Amino acid sequence: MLKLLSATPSPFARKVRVVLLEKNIPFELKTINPWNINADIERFNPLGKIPVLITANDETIYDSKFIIEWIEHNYPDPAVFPTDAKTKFKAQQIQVIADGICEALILLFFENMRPDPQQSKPWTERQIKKISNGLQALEQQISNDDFCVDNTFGIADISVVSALDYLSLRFKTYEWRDKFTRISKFVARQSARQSFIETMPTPQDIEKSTI
Ligand SMILES: N[C@@H](CCC(=O)N[C@@H](CS)C(=O)NCC(=O)O)C(=O)O
Repeated sequence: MLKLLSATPSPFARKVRVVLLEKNIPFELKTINPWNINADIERFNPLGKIPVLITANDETIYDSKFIIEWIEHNYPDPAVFPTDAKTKFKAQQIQVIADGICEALILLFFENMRPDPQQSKPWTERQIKKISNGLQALEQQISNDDFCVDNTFGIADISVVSALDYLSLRFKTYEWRDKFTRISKFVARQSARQSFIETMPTPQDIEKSTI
């Protein structure tokens, strides 16, 4: 059986979990905390990050985008990538923006955990700019239809919902709903989907020694 190394707040692991659920693929979910000093992820991923998918042959696959490509190749139905190349590129571009917002949110989160005098204002502002520019780009690129691309559920929807729920978890003071109304309506429309309900992000304790 497939095994997924995951963490409860991770938007990247969440994308993979949603894809596995949507395709109805049985898998063992192994929840760890990748930020703990003794998390010991390097034996699965040299970069020390989750998500990592461990196949039935004990192959390790990492980086959420690559894991999802691997799953799509091996379990094509129902597809999460559009088949038409142009539409697929559009969906993947949306995934890149959504993931980039999450990367900036992680950097911001750890910056905010440092003692006040150690925090860098320019660094913080740099990450906030990536988040707001990324949201602006998503606001322009996602469709007004039920789903982001080609009115069909897929990777773009999974990525946008994962990013926005992660934003709500990690940056509670950021008022995005009134500013980005198209994204806001889209996320509200998606909130009843079972795979999203089952994978809502929750915080994990971070050891002080990590920061
Ligand atoms: N590009 C990677 C990002 C994965 C990532 O940043 N994972 C975080 C958790 S959300 C992690 O494991 N970080 C641990 C570390 O950087 O040491 C992906 O899409 O899978």
